This record gives sequence, structure tokens and C-alpha cells, in this order.
Amino acid sequence: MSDIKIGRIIKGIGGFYSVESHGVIYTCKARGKFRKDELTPTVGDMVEFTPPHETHEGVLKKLLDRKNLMIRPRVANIDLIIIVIAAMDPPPDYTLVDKMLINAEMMHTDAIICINKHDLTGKKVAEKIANQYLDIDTLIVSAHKNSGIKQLKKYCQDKTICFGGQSGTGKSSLLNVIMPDSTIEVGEVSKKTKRGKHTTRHAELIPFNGGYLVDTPGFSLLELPMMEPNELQDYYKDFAEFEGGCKYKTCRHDSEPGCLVLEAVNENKISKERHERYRTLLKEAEEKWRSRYD
Ligand SMILES: Nc1nc2c(ncn2[C@@H]2O[C@H](COP(=O)(O)OP(=O)(O)OP(=O)(O)O)[C@@H](O)[C@H]2O)c(=O)[nH]1
Ligand SMILES: [Mg+2]
Ligand SMILES: [Zn+2]
Repeated sequence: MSDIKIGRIIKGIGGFYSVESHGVIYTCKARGKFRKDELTPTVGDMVEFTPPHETHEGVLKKLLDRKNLMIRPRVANIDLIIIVIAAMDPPPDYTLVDKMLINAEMMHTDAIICINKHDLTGKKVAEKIANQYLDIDTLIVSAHKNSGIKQLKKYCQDKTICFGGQSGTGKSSLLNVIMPDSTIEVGEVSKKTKRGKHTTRHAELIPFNGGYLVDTPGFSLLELPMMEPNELQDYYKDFAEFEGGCKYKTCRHDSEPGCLVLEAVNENKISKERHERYRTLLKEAEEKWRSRYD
């Protein structure tokens, strides 16, 4: 019998998993019982496994309990999500950022926003983008100019930190700058559509500074999870300090009279654009909730 080890899945491609244990990487396959969805071995998972041996291949034996699981991009046991957008090329998809922030809050995981490529627009444009997210830590960086990287690096220690967002925003480029020895593949942004070309195909944990940095494939679609519509406001950190005193106890901060969140929006204490998008997502949540038994 081979001995059972404990390790972490750092990569999974085509049914083969790279499992790291005490700095050594083993290749393992999953057995049949893992096929059910919640048991799908996922990058970031802690696992029990038997390492490969002369006569038999490495096998994943058991998934250990997860602290959390992000669905898009699919990564387990994350401590911090860095949402990467570009000041331009591709143009920021703010609704996607909002949805990623909602997911992070639902997972009880910290999230910050990293605005890359300020070399293309100047810092003013990037600052305007940052102003939409008044209560969320926002960094303005440029992978090409090596600017803001020190501040970004400060977040990158002793934790599992997931870089996520649209394709082409520069997630892999930033990782290459943070880790100068790495040679992660970087793609172009299409001149015509201004979209990234989905260069990174698989999420991968890369050991760094006592923790891991996670490069992930870019994506553009993210569904709002099913929730009772009144719940949505709980996932907006920027509303928190104004909530509680609205005229109606069940205020959804949409267009109700005596709403303190709306008041804060009018006084520019909450970004108007972000609140407008909140109203759109609220409608979506209401719609979903109404048809939940269909
Ligand atoms: N001008 C400028 N271009 C950048 C910067 N960072 C990255 N790029 C360019 O943006 C393009 C996309 O970069 P990637 O690092 O591949 O982007 P990604 O987010 O990893 O994309 P996916 O893997 O497809 O999700 C490449 O052509 C990079 O050279 C930057 O700071 N400034
Ligand atoms: Mg990439
Ligand atoms: Zn209100």
C-alpha cells in the first residue's frame, strides 16, 4: 500500500491534477466517485492522495472540506480576489465587476479592484473609474510601466490570491511583473473588437511569498446567484453606512421615498453609475425570484 499524503491541487487539465505537497508536485488522476459536481476536484482544493509509484499512477482519494468555492472562475479556498480591469482595451465591464463583488461578499471573501493599463489613458481616467467604487480598495497600476506594482505586491503574501476578470485586462501580464522569473503566456487584445483573446485556458496556483497567486482565464458572463431581492443590498459595502434609517423598513433603495441610500447617491457619496447598475441587477434578482418555481 502506498502512503496517503495531503496536498493542494494547483492545476487540473484533462483529468490530470498537479498536487503540491511540501514543495513537491505529483501528478494524480481522480477516481469515479468524484464525478458528481460538488465533488469535482477543483484548483485550490486540499486533497488526500496517493503519489504515483513505479507500478501505479497517483490517485486523488478524498477532497478535504473547502473554506469557500468560487464558481467563476472556478477556484477553491481563496483568501483574496483581485478583480483586474483595464482603463481601456478592453473597456471595463462594470456590471461584471459588480457581480464579482457580490459573489465575493456572498463567499465572505475580501475583494479589491486593480485598474491596469493607466499608461494608455493617463491616471485621471483610471481615477474616475476608481471613483465608482468608493468603499472598495482600488489600485491603479500599469504592468507595462511597472507602476503601482509595489502596492499590488503588498497584498500578495501568505494568502491564496485569485486574479480574475475579463479577458485581456492584463492578469497574466501583472503576474509576470510580480514574479519576474515567471513566463506566463500573455495574449493580445483584438484591434477590431477590443476584446482579449482568452489566452489563459486554465486556472493555476503559483507559489509566491508564502502563499499562492492564481492566474485564471478571462470571462465575460456571470449569472447573479438566486437570492431574495432584499438581500442584494447586503452585498454592496458602499451602501452600508447609509442603510438602516430609510423610511420603509424593507426599503430596497430603488426609488422609495425617504431612502437614505438614494440621498447619499444625490450627494455623490455613492457613485450614481454604480447605483444605476444596482437597480438593473435588483430588477434581475426580482425577476429571478418571481420565476424561481417555474
Ligand atoms: N498598454 C498596456 N498593455 C498591457 C498592460 N498590461 C497588459 N497589457 C497587454 O494586454 C494584453 C493582454 O494581456 P494578458 O496579460 O494576456 O491579459 P489576461 O487578463 O491574462 O487575458 P486572458 O488570459 O485572456 O484572460 C497583452 O497584449 C498585454 O501586453 C499595461 O499595463 N499597459
Ligand atoms: Mg491570462
Ligand atoms: Zn433605502
